[in-house]
Amino acid sequence: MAEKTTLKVDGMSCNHCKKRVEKALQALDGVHEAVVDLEAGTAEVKYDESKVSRGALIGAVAAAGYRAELTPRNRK
Ligand SMILES: [Cu+2]
Repeated sequence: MAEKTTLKVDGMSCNHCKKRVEKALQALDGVHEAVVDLEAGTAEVKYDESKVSRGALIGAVAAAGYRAELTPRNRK
């Protein structure tokens, strides 16, 4: 099943950052789409929850050099 979540991403300052984060997320198996809103400091991710966890999404962003966390409404 496709799931959609919004991550809060800290440390992005320009389009280069935006691309890096989007690429890092899209590189994960199971991620269908990742769209960063630079001004809001968020990443909207559509993914297959049977293939990739939210923790893995956050880990991929961290590996790219940024800090990600779940937005409050997505925290379960
Ligand atoms: Cu940048």
